[in-house]
Amino acid sequence: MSIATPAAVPTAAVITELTSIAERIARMAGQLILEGRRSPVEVASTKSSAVDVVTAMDTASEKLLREMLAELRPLDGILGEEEGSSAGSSGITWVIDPIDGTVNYLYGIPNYAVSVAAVSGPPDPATWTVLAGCVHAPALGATYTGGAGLGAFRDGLAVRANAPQPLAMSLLGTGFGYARNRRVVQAEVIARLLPQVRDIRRLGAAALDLCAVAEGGLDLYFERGLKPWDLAAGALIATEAGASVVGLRSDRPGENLTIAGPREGVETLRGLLLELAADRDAPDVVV
Ligand code: LIP
Repeated sequence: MSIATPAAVPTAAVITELTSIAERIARMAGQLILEGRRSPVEVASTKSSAVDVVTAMDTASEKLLREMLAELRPLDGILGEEEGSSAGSSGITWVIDPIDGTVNYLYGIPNYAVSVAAVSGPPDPATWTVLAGCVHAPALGATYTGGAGLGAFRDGLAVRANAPQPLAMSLLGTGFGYARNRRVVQAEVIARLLPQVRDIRRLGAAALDLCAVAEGGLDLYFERGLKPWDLAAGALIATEAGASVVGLRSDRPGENLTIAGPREGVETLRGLLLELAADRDAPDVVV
């Protein structure tokens, strides 16, 4: 029987280098998409539903990120929202969202970002180790970075998640999926939570929701349906800022459910979400 050898933990110098690459390429892609908003933005195609949209800038931003990674880190793999995965040989994969918050981008709402993370191991939130990440929101002028064990920062200044609050005093962020049968359950869950919290925010970009937890702009956040590129960088930044980022039935966040905030608050919210079975979908609705 062979025993798997755990991947070597990169040194702080390597993590710092990966973080600086994440920031550099996220900023370049951010500049591209910000300039792209000067011309009318239109839907180029749709994905899971008619409201799950792709703009020409999603494609252009991912192309730029991939070109820069091919130059700077030719041996690494890439998993991107628009073009899927390309394998590497180094054990490191870049998990990239060329525009997180595409609907905000389409409507000119500034809450959108480029999210870039370097993970070791297969690019699966159930098992990966996120080493470095950057969430860059060009229209907000905000750049969040994090390195495993090295802290979380906004524009170079350390950020910290809020101390635990009673649920009734907690500002809770969330997001909704694109499929109607998922939204039926999400509406039910929100209806049960709204009377129990300070208030609810739906800001429209999961990576920025996680960064908001990291800097105390939200007390708590949860969402069903996050893809690896929505959460890789933001979850690292929130964790490095002292937040707990978990799933509903697993300590790993993922597509089933992601919950973030101070540990005690997360456990309270997790209990409620478990009671509500927030990780279910309604049967398909025929329109
Ligand atoms: C979106 C998220 C949003 C979430 C959507 C979607 P996209 O990412 O950031 O907050 O609710 O389900 O995942 O499609 O804009 O990259």
